[in-house]
Amino acid sequence: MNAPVTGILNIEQIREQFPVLNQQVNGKPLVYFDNAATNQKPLSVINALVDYYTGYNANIHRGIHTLAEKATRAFEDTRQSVKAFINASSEEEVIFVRGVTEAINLVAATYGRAFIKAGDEIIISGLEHHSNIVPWQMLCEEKQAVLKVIPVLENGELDLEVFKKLVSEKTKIVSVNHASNSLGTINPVKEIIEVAHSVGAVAVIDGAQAGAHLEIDVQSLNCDFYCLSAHKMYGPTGAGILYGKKELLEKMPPYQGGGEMIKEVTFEKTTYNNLPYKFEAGTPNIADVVAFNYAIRFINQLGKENIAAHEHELLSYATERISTLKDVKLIGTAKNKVGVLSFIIDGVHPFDIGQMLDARGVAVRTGHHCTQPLMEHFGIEGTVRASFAVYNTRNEVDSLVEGLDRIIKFML
Ligand code: 7TS
Repeated sequence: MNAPVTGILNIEQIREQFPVLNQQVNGKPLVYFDNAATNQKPLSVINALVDYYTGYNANIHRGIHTLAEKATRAFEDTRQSVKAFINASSEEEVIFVRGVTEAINLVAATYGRAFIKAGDEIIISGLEHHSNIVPWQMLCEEKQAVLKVIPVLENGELDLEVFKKLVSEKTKIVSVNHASNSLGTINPVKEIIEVAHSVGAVAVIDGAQAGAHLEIDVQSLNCDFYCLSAHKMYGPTGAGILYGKKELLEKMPPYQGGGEMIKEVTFEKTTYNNLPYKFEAGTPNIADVVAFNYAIRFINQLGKENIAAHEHELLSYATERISTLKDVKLIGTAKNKVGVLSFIIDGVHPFDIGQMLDARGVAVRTGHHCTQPLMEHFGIEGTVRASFAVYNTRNEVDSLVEGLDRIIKFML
């Protein structure tokens, strides 16, 4: 194995914790480079799911029996861990949801419905995933509000000069991602949040591509809302969080009605539960939230800065090697990037490249990556995207580059 130890991380030892990586695909060792879509799960997370269902499956908060208390404690322990992980000031600010998509929809449907009026403006960016576009469009349609878009520069960075001119006293919400899933661009969110606040707007940050890669300190960022998906952080699918500032969450109406989110129900009137339960109607995804705690532990034990350093090293190596291939064009060359490498090859459809790489055991994503407006901006249908996680190696990058070299020689 080429350089199995990067910095202080022993990548071989880390890989042993991911049984799924140890397999052949189409007769070749699996190279999993689709981590921006979802990354793989360590044994500790998988075992937490098994332990929950074999040991203490019970509905939470309502039961007084031993299993219910144990399940409730484990569920609430994850809330404590998330609070520390993002440096929220209280656990009341951490709401469990299905993931980033639901978190953004929650803000649009509650804060948005309650406080956006006709003529108000919502600003997003040209780098956004559809889940940070469509909920705001729906809200704008409903309220006759106006959606504005921060343009993207040729290298995949946002044009902040234009952003500063776009904001005005009409701006009520600014919602951007911390890092782009299609290009890897890390956005200067602290600065964007400051600009939003300067005109009295609230700032929503889509942290889907930051959770496993970038430091997140919601107090230092001073964001109003921050969204995370566990499945992009070595955790299970179907769990995630919405962080919201307490004073905002307090004045927002509930999202869904049902059990758990109430204090008292009569046919005449219902009073709502305290935070965070006001936003957690119904039986939540208990097992996956419990297992999410182990994903956070996994990241904390390795250290986010060590993970980021390893992925950055892979990104530099892959960028350098892929750049030398004939007819390859990188899409997204921002100065600050997470481990996402998007590219096209003149004359070969991304889908064909994806299939031919899969035949060699290399899993990449091809297409528009749920960022159709961004693809349109670059005048392309889609890209091939390799995205890195802590368990990836330089050897695997070599397999990708060899595969691409063969494809180019065969197709062009
Ligand atoms: N925002 C960003 C920046 C994303 O990358 C994604 C998912 C989402 C929001 C939605 O997250 P979810 O957990 O609610 O689905 N991104 C991708 C991707 O790049 N390929 O598949 C999913």
